[in-house]
Amino acid sequence: MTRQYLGLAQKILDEGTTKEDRTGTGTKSIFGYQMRFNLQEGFPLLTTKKTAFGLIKSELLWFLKGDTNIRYLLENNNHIWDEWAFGRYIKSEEYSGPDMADFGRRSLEDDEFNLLYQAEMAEFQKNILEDEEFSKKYGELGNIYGSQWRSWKTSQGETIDQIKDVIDMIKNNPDSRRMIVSAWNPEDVPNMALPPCHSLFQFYVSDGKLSCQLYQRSADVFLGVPFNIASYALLTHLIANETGLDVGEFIHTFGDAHLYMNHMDQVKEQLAREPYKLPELVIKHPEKSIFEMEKEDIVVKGYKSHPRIKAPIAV
Ligand code: DHF
Ligand code: TMP
Repeated sequence: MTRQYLGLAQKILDEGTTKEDRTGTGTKSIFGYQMRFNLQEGFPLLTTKKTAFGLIKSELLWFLKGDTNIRYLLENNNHIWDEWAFGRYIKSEEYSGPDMADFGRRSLEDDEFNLLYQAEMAEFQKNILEDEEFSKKYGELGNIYGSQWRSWKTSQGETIDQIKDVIDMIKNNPDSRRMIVSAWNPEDVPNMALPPCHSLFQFYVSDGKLSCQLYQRSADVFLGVPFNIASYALLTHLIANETGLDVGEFIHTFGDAHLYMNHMDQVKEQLAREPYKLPELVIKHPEKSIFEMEKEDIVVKGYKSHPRIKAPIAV
């Protein structure tokens, strides 16, 4: 697994074209790529850098709850979505602090600004956790994954629970070629803090095994992708458990797969590391429904990795 991931990183280094991007960071990218992970061979959690499974787990449980507000994530000490909620807050009328425009890039380039930013962000996080009204307004990321997965709005004013429907199809009509969940809702895209990167996924059942393929339109190969692989592998395990199937493959298909210019040293460090054996996923209470699973019910066993490698995230 780790070798496939490193293969993608190496290919971008070797063949990628250099481009500007929305965040002003610059990337090297390729367009169109696919990796296949046999989930029978172990749980695909990257071993060439320490990858925070706890964060991956709480994010996926948050999606599955249909939640799109970062308050739940903060309560679970998960800060991976903070910048995108903060970005909306500083654009609102209520915000009256120092100018935070383009905070992602400026905080990396300007130490003095970074101090101001850290203070504003700490205040923001505190308010999300402590002030219910504030969190309702400014913890929201818009109709991102959780909302589209569990309550896609129809033109008739009703909602569609795509996760429940896809589970029903896997159980009752496993040969169906229509077992799809889409987070990409063109009507809602303009109102999302970030349009879905992992945009659409499909299931397939054969020989008692459940496989899943994801189409990811845009992929931050150093920071986002290790999370995305483990998240969809976990989702496949949870849905297989729910439907009484074994796990098959996770197939990861990419649109724009990129390395940010300020991740190059980190990627090269990883490429010099030797992968370890993959860990194993254990669902401790397999009798529980997917909608009742809690973080304590899901553990990875035997995860051995190289140390963490820090990298700045492009906002
Ligand atoms: N924007 C960009 N530019 N790249 C992303 O991967 C991305 N991912 C988002 C939202 N916006 C994004 C949601 N997922 C991290 C990982 C996944 C993620 C957001 C952030 C991250 O920063 N990971 C770090 C630190 C994790 C921590 O310990 O807090 C890592 O080293 O894995
Ligand atoms: P974009 O909307 O301009 O494509 O920027 C989104 C960035 O976030 C891009 O670098 C891809 C990255 N990303 C992931 O790689 N995985 C994720 O799960 C998310 C939410 C974002």
